[in-house]
Amino acid sequence: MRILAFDSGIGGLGIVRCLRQDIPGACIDYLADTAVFPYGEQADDFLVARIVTLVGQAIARLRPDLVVIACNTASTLALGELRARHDVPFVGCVPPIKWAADLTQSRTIGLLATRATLTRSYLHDLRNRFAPDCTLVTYGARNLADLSELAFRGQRIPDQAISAEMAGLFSQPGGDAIDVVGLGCTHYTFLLDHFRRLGRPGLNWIDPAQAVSRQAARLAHRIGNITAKQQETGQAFFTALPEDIGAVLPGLRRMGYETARP
Ligand code: DGN
Repeated sequence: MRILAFDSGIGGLGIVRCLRQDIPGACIDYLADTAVFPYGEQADDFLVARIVTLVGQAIARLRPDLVVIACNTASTLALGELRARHDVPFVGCVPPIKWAADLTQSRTIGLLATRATLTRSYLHDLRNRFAPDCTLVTYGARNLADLSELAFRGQRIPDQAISAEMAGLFSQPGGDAIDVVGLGCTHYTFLLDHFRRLGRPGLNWIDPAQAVSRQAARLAHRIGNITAKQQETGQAFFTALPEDIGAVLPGLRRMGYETARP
């Protein structure tokens, strides 16, 4: 079983961590489009073309049995197009609105995401479908993806930087009633401890990484070939290779991305 996971940066590595536990025999390759990170600030057309090209190149090169688009921004934008172009099964990542709606007592859900993810009609469809009776309070964070990258590298994040972004959510109309906050960006998994420590006591924080991984595992079992012993170690590819990515998951070999750039 060979799996390709894709994100704009290191966010998808949180999902890869879960995938390693849920599908222990799999060879997991990772592709991060670090050259244009963060995706939250880019134009839709540009991103769709870029994601479709990059993931298409990686599929041709690595021949995965399963692709995990471990990025909300990329999933909400390009998953349909990718599925239409490739036979390989895809698992995407969307803001955890359904999960949040199942948990909230106050019927007020908070969502932290990139600004790009919040403007997608996909989010409104999710909300109408799974949480029609809930108030959805959203905040498009400017700095959390960058701060997540720093946290991933083991750097100390000032509490104030996180609190300022959290205030952006909780100070909005309805913010006081939020009892569940969904993470709508895979990067934020690396800030979860900070959120829990700095947020109101009793708040429920939902990180979809585990659920995405379990969905991938279900699909992998359906595809089969899951118990075959994989000889190869997964590789991590970056469209730009920042010198300071020191802490790619153990066992993932760090590679430049040598194929043609879109
Ligand atoms: N990790 C990505 C997501 O889930 O949306 C994107 C983060 C970014 O590039 N801003």
